[in-house]
Amino acid sequence: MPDPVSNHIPDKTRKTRPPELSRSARLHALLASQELEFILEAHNGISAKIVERTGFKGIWASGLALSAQFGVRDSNEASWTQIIDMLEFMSDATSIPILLDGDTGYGNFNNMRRLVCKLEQRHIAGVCIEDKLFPKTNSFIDGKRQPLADIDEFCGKIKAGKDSQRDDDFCIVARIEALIAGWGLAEALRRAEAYHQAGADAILIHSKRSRPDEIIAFANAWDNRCPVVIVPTKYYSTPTAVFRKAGISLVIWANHMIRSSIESMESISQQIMAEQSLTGIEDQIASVDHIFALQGADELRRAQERYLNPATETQALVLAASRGHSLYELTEDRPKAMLTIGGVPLIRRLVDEFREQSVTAVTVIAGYKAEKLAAAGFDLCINEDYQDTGELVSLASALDKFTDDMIITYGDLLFRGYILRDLLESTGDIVIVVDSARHVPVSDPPDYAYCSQEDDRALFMAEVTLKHIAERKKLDSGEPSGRWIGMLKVNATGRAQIEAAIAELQQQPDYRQLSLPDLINHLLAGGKTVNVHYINGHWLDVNTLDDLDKAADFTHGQS
Ligand code: SPV
Ligand code: MG
Repeated sequence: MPDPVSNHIPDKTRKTRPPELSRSARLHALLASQELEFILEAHNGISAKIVERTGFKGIWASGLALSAQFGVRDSNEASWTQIIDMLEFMSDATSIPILLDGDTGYGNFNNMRRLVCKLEQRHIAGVCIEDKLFPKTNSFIDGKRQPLADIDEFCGKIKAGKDSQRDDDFCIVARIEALIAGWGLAEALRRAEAYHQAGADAILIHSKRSRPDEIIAFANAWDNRCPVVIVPTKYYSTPTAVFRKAGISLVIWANHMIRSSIESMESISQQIMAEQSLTGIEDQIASVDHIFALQGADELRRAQERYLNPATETQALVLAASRGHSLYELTEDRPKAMLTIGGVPLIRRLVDEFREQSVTAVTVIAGYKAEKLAAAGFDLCINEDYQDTGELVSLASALDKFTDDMIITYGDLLFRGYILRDLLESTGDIVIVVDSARHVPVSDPPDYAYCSQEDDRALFMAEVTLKHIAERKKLDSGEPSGRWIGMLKVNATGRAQIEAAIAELQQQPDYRQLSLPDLINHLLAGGKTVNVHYINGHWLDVNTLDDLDKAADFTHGQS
């Protein structure tokens, strides 16, 4: 059975070598070690992760803490499968051994067999069972009602567990409650011997006294016949050197993660309640980024880069090579796309609109004063020949940026967010946005669109195709259906069609002067379908000084 390194999903791309020993073998080694070893309680995935990150070699999956984090009592109120479900998260989140506090084994020998099987399936390294009766009561509650299990019956449970484990290293720790129940040292030793003979890998001797005397007495008498495990919750003030001297193998710090989190949650909740503000507590608690780090957000980001098909990510290509001569001296030291509206460059507004719609791969095709755009920090493609060439040459300079899902747009556009959103959701190999509003003042040069149907709002979503685009009204074609706003969407088929069309047009003598409408008309002439997505206003392009004033109003929501 493979023992995943961490985080549920073994990452074979990681350079780090997996640990050589399985988790169960490492728990075995902790128990057998000549050194005094320590494990710390955890009760869910994140606390388990913290225990591992701190440097502990193992985790105690405490019954008290697990039941407490569920908000129930430590009296087998949480079912064993609920415990197993949580253990699965803990195991997935970590790579160090987990020793489960298995209470009484949740039933008889048969339940124990099934428990061991399920724990092994989840890479849990071992289980500790205690010689009490189901449903158990926490050892620190009501000492008089701590009836002990029959020794033979408990030995049968240990044997059944050992016989059913498939992994030789899986550990079964037998916990003796004789001292807790007040039966004395002799009974504790009698039970220890029986459990050892039954095959237990270690003995956990428990005490609720505030001094370690009875534990030390047991350890001395036992004389390391097999490893001894202790839980010094009540005799916490005992110096650790005492345990070392007594030859204890493993100390379990049994409930300190749940107790510290309860303390912290109580104090923070009270403070928030009292102050009705977060200002006072922000610096006292873990940052959200810290949570992300514990959750392994970085690993997911790397996996996304690796596995999410980059070809399916929508790419925006923004044509921004021109100076914008009609804007005179305003574009003397910068390209049109860097003109500011309300202090924000046009291109920045455009890129922000793309980001709003989760289009983060944006390439700006620059030419005039390209260095000004470079400073703005986008992906750049440069048409060095911008002065003597048209839009198509600019677009072709970004051929290596083409993807199977693209938006191509002019860089001087302002538009309401829904226009891009709806375009992204539209279907068709090539879809252009056409404004059917009649009242829009025409700026220079208009791209009149002649379509298969007029924009009839009643036919909303009906398929409309483009027949032609023209800079001037075509007298023989009647009134245009609207204006192309300078934005189109392309899928994989459309991309192939555009690439082929560019290759064809490159053979024409006038190629260097061709525009995007020329490309679109060439596609139509070749029998390709260009779909139309109608809008009604809510956009403008910036070609003139007058447009700049309108743009200022537009960005204030007045248009
Ligand atoms: C637990 O952590 O659930 C234990 C140890 O069983 S104790 O609470 O000390 O009994
Ligand atoms: Mg317990």
